[in-house]
Amino acid sequence: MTKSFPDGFRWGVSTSSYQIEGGADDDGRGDSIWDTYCATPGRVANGDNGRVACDHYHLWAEDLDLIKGLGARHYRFSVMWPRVLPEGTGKVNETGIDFYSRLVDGMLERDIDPWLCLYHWDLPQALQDRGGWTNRDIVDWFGDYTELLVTRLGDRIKSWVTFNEPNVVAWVGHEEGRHAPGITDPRAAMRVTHHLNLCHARATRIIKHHYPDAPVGFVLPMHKGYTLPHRREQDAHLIELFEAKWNGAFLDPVYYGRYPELILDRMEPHIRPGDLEAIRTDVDFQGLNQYFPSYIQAAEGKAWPFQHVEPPKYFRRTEMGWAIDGDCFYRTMKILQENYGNPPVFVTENGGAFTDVPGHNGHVDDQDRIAYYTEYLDALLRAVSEGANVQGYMPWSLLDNFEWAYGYDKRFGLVHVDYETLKRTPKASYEFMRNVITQNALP
Ligand code: IFM
Repeated sequence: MTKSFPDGFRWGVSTSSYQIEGGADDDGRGDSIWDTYCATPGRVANGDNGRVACDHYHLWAEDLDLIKGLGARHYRFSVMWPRVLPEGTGKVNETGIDFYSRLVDGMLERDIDPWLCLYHWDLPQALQDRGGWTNRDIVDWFGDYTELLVTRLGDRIKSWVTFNEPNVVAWVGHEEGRHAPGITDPRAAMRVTHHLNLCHARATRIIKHHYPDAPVGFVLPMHKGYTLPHRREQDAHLIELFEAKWNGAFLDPVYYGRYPELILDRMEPHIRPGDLEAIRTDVDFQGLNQYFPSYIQAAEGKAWPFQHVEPPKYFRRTEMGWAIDGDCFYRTMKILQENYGNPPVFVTENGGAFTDVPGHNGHVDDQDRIAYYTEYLDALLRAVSEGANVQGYMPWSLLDNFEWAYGYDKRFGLVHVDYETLKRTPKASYEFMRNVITQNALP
């Protein structure tokens, strides 16, 4: 029995600049914080970095053909800030702008809608040297960067994403230090959170000023908190705080002009009069990324009174060790439906890393990834059948790519990339997804 998606459901695919572009030494691109992070011994597996990555900077036309071949009509890509502004502000690198201009034209020629994401983690190192996200001046820097892209590319962009996963920027980059810039300062992370929210609002206003009808949103990986079954009594009260930190800190100020009560004391030192009014902006869509359920447990002596723990053994896991749980995905869509006014939702990332072993002909028969997508898409259909306003889906990711601190060890692509030859080979999951997209239904 096939299970159909709503008529007009929009299918796309996602990537990000640092993870695929390479071309690090080409045409005047500046360094980003990920260049620095990768060059710091011990930060990234195998000492990997994104200097060549999938060489999308040179092979972009082939990659757009792969998107077209998939039947996807929407492509969320990100712009590498230091490729267009090597110092973060000031002098524009015209060659960088030309690259994105050609890329966008290439999408339109193939009937693919460009979804431009302004920030997927590659802050110019020059701005990090001035304090990066902890410096409130970043609101102006980000505004100028947005203005540049809107005036140069805005006539051809169909949808705008201000941030990919601002919560990961704040918590993983500035509290846990497992991502660039590798800072471990909980207070700085709160400050960064507030600046990210201010930047989202500033960018939204700039885009709307030039293109009032252009859809604008931000992308959040929503984390649903769970307790281990045998610790429910001790830990259940922490779920609300956990979700306030990971979700509410970014959703509530934008949707409701306030921070969740439970984190207000931590946020207050960073808020100036008028900030919350400024942050409250209409979102045209909510980007939702989803991967795994978050199991937490009470902890002492930490920045927060909880810590992440291993989910129960009964979950199957991806190669990242992430528990596979379509029901958690369903619940995040229901949270948006029930607590945030049921905004139009686009799933902007969802997928799994698995051990992909190419056969003798280079083909990857990734049945575990197909099973993963089947479970999560089934959950999406369940949420939609209950009224959740989910309007589109973009798997993560088109290509195997640089998986941040895991380097190239973890593969998320629908298309296999041989990092020696840069040859692209569609996997079985690519055929599966093409089928789903063409039929607008799950087999
Ligand atoms: O690869 C990342 C992506 O950059 C952001 N969301 C999660 C993906 C998988 O870890």
